[in-house]
Amino acid sequence: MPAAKTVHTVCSHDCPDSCGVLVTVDESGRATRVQGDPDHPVTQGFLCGKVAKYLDRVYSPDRLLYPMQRRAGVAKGPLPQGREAEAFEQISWDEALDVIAKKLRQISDEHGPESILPYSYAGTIGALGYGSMDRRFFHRLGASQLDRTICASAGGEALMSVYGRKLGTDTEHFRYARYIIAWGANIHGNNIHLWPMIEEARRNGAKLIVIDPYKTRTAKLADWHIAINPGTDVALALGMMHVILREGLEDAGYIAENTYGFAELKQRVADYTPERVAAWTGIPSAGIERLAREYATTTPAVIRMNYGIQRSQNGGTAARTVAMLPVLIGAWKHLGGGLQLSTSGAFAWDKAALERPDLMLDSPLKRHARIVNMSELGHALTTLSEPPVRALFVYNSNPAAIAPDQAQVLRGMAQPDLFTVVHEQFFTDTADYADILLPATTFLEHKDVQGAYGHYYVQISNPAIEPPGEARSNVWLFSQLAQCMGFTEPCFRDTSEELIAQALRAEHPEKQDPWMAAMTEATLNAAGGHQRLQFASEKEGQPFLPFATGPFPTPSGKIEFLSEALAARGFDPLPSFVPPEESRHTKQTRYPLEFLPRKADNYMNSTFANLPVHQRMESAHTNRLEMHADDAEARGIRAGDTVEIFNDRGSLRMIAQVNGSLPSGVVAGRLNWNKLSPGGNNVNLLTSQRLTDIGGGPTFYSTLVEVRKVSA
Ligand SMILES: Nc1nc2c(c(=O)[nH]1)N[C@H]1C(S)=C(S)[C@@H](COP(=O)(O)OP(=O)(O)OC[C@H]3O[C@@H](n4cnc5c(=O)[nH]c(N)nc54)[C@H](O)[C@@H]3O)O[C@H]1N2
Ligand SMILES: Nc1nc2c(c(=O)[nH]1)N[C@H]1C(S)=C(S)[C@@H](COP(=O)(O)OP(=O)(O)OC[C@H]3O[C@@H](n4cnc5c(=O)[nH]c(N)nc54)[C@H](O)[C@@H]3O)O[C@H]1N2
Ligand code: SF4
Ligand SMILES: [Mo]
Repeated sequence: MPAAKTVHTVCSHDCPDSCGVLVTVDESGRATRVQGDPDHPVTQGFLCGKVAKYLDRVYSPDRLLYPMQRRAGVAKGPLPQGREAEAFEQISWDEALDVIAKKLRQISDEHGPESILPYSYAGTIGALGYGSMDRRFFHRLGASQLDRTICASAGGEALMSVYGRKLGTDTEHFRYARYIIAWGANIHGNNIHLWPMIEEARRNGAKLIVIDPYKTRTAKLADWHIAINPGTDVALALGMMHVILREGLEDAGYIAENTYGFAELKQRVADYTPERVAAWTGIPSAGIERLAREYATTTPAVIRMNYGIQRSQNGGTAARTVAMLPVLIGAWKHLGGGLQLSTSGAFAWDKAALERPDLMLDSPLKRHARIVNMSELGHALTTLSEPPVRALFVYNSNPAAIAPDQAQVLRGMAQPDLFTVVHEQFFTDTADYADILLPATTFLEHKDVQGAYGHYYVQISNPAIEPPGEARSNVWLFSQLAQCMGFTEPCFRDTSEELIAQALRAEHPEKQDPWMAAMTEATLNAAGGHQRLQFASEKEGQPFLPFATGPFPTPSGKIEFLSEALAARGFDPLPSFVPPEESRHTKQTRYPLEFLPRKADNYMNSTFANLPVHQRMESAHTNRLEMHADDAEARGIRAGDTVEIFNDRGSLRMIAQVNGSLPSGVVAGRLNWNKLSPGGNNVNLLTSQRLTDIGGGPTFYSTLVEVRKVSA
């Protein structure tokens, strides 16, 4: 069939790259091809291995196509993959919306609206799909507010405490760097569109250093892989500062002009000698000195810090400390220098208009609702009172698989008196607990506008195909549900086009953010789907260097080594190394191994784990426990043995893999769906609900376990 059209969409998965995706649609309306937008300067015409196979996902025979209701008498809990539908009966959208509205109203009347808990994260990071009509709905209802901490809150708060804004070195500027550190960042697995920039820099002589306990694909390709002990990045960064200051390699002029608290920091780092830091980090002191010297004397130097380092108990401080390094050496002054954790702060959406928090004052509460931390879902469902959680509304997330301390999460979700709605594309682990299950669209099937956390382009995502069956978008669902609840505010009838205009402040050019000036859905489409943010310096022919000069949007107007704001909240205003409670520095012997429950290279958190083509790509790692030869030998374990991996929170069975990817004392597994894991639980059975030092984030990578052989 000849191609009828090509439609510009945006990959809305939770990935820094936010690729422009061109979808070819034939005359019958069927998508026949997806390809990376060749005109997008970061996408550069290619997609990652996961999304290159996206039509397998869109047209999967396992897509949810109709609303469903749990059959009477069927208990909530794991259902065998492929036979989930037997637990449900098909209903119409009208029936589904009616049941949900009645039930939510009844629960709200009986226990108060805060007994309703929305649970969503980044199934889509489109501005509309991530948070717009849904937030309006739950605000008007007076439902508990969800603190969306599961991924990036520790690092985000860290960056804000130092710089006041989540900006970073432009991805496209990495090509000019001469020294590149990937710090807790699996670029080749999780952020592939940065890779061509790094290759270009390396062709021009740049070195790539990877700091990661695990020998990732990125580490294998690096000039130098530093296999740091988990949770010790604060010590390494302070040790680097110690060497830089001891040897006078700092940029005194930049520091004097732009920073706050340097004298205090200098005093603090005096204690962090390379010898002490070596003992914590497992990196020889000569290596720490070499890293510090090379970093401080090779210009431009850039750090790609990613969220891996802030998933430890001291992760907020880790991100804070690493974020200070480019300041010390004045790296921000140079094209190709600096640091990138996230660029998301550059996109000044009108969030108040999209989310309407003011609607909480019109709810039965007449005030702002309580806030529940999503990283403590297990506690929220089982121990919260006044009121207890009686309704859970899940969309854009698969908490049964991705939330920490899984046993408590699943116990909470299995409660018969908890009313659970799940809006999904597939029969996930979470769908197995739904009372009402609703079919959701993919990014090929709905309209949205999107920024990125790994580049500086705004993009429009147009619907390329009709939704399969009766799948509906997040915006549609919450608009309809609001009307069923009798909410009469006109904002509940806004269309996607109106929401996009509101996000961009397109109706009020005078109020538009200067970087998004005159940007509208029409201009985005006319520009081929993407428009670069309009940085003032670039209009004058100069590159965008986010922190080359002040003032900075922090309380002091300077980059803050010392944070009075943190001190006021009872935190140490300066970084110091405090080992995680669950780490090799803990004085106990029952669980001597540090466990990294990592992401899969070929899935997106738990997304894609059910698709045969992705399973084949990931098969060498599925349900495997990677360990060092010494740790295996000490336990009589050989590669291929079935092992039990356990702590007080639970026990899993996996196949041992002894492949040199980890230092001794550290073992690693990967995320998968529970129902595709032997025993019915994934790696999050072993993780805790302990939170990070700052930011209230999860601490997946601060987990202790023991391993024993089960059978050969
Ligand atoms: N293929 C693929 N791509 C993805 C995702 C996926 O699941 N799969 N997920 C997406 C999401 S949600 C996000 S947030 C981004 C995140 O992307 P990254 O921030 O890269 O996230 P992680 O993979 O959690 O961590 C990166 C690396 O940190 C290492 N690490 C663990 N503990 C420590 C430590 O204490 N110190 C140091 N230095 N390193 C440590 C891990 O071994 C891992 O290789 O990726 C996105 N892209
Ligand atoms: N052990 C361990 N646990 C982790 C992590 C880890 O590295 N290790 N990483 C953590 C991190 S960084 C993150 S971000 C979280 C991610 O946690 P989640 O945000 O829950 O991510 P996913 O597992 O990708 O699940 C997203 C779900 O949203 C659905 N979805 C996609 N688009 C839409 C849509 O438009 N509408 C609706 N209604 N649904 C949609 C998808 O089908 C998918 O099932 O996991 C965290 N959990
Ligand atoms: S997952 Fe990331 S790299 Fe892959 S297509 Fe989507 S945005 Fe691009
Ligand atoms: Mo994430």
